[in-house]
Amino acid sequence: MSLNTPYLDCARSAALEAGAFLREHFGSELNVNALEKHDIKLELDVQTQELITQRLLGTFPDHALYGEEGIAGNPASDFQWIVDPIDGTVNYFYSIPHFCISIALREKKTLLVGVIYDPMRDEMWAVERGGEATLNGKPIHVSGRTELSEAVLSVGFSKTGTTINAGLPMLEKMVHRARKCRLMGSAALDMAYISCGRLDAYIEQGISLWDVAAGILLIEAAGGKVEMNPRPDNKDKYSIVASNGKLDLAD
Ligand code: LIP
Repeated sequence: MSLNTPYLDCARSAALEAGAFLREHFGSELNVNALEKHDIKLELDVQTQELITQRLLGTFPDHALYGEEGIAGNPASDFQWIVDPIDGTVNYFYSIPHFCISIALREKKTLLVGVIYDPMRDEMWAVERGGEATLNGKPIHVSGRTELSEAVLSVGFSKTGTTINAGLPMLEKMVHRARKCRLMGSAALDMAYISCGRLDAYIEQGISLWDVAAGILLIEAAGGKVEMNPRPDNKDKYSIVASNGKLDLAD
């Protein structure tokens, strides 16, 4: 039984508004805040998070917000919005139309709501704790594939030499065992694709909570499984194995 709270509608509205903003600026000249070896930070990331923050904290002023571009609101609140305003920023910068907005809400450590919106395909994944995972309002579920040889997996390499080196052995093994491996550059869309059966698993070694929080609730509600472990070298980064819950991904 879903919670039937106002949180999901507010998250969807914020994601739609941010999506329209990103579509409007897609392909235009972009202000770059930082050019790193394996990452790019855009002024648009900051502006999009500000837009989302206004919508969410304007409706729930006593809440906290923890996003890729900073924190806002009441840090003492039990209710915390977890936001990635542009998941797939490097794709966005290179005009690759594969990115999304990811918004989750948790009460203490319990995820209540998750929304992932792809503005280029107008695809909205949404879920409320206890309710069905949906794509554009229709119920979704993970794939039924049980054999790795039939599976399509996504692998991410995050942003540092350490996480790239940590991910390579897994990729080398999986690329021979799976039907295909993909590296698509958006963790949140990888999670959303698992929830609706387009992908069968996603593995990354140095992901942030805002990249995957909404996707965790979506995948679990759609019948899948997510394992996350803090990295020993950085407590704010996680190794993640998300899947349809039917594949043997052990070493
Ligand atoms: C991205 C993730 C992707 C990861 C990238 C980056 P961002 O998020 O979605 O899976 O490999 O390094 O972290 O930074 O574009 O929001």
